[in-house]
Amino acid sequence: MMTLYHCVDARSFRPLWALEELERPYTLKILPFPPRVLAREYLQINPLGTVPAFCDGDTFMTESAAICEYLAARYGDNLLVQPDDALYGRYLNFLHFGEATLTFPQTLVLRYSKLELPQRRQPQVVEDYQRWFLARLKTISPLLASQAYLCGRFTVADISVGFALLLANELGLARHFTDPVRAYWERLQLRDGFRRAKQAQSKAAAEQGVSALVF
Ligand SMILES: N[C@@H](CCC(=O)N[C@@H](CS)C(=O)NCC(=O)O)C(=O)O
Repeated sequence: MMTLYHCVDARSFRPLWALEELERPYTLKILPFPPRVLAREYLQINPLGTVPAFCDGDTFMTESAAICEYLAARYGDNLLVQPDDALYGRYLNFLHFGEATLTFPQTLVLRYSKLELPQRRQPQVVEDYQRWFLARLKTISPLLASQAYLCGRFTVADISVGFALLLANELGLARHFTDPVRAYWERLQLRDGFRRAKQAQSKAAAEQGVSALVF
């Protein structure tokens, strides 16, 4: 059985969403955020203290986009683009863009607007990296004006970028989305896989007695 270590609405939502899209069985372990501080025993599983951590037999992974790529490749080829497809490069690019380019500036916004103690907050960092994040959405906006998903049909690249939109929404940035990005974000939330992932994390958090409030 695959096991996913997860904090509600954290990056580990990416593999959770992929598991639900694939309709594969898994065990979901919910941790309080940040686990590094609030669940010290988790460091024995993942010394980084970060989520996700993912186990599938002897396979152990800690990168959310890589886990999505692994799940799509190993458990169902309808969520990926094959190497001989003309859109393979675009697929890989957006799969990594979601984490490396979009989520990085968001974590600075989150940290310096909400997670740090008031005396360590940095309004200038928050403002600068909000602008950075919104500017980085410019590449997807024209594409989404003419098609439903980044590679035409839904793939794990949409999960990678879609999580960044979920986090942007939590950070109050969704009001700045362009119309095509807003419509895309709404389309993603209507997917059965997205809804099931949201329900699964709420149910597991309640059953395991972990607060569902991240921020
Ligand atoms: N690049 C990694 C980043 C993992 C990561 O930083 N996760 C955050 C949650 S969104 C975390 O666990 N933060 C807690 C900490 O840094 O202690 C990924 O995409 O999975």
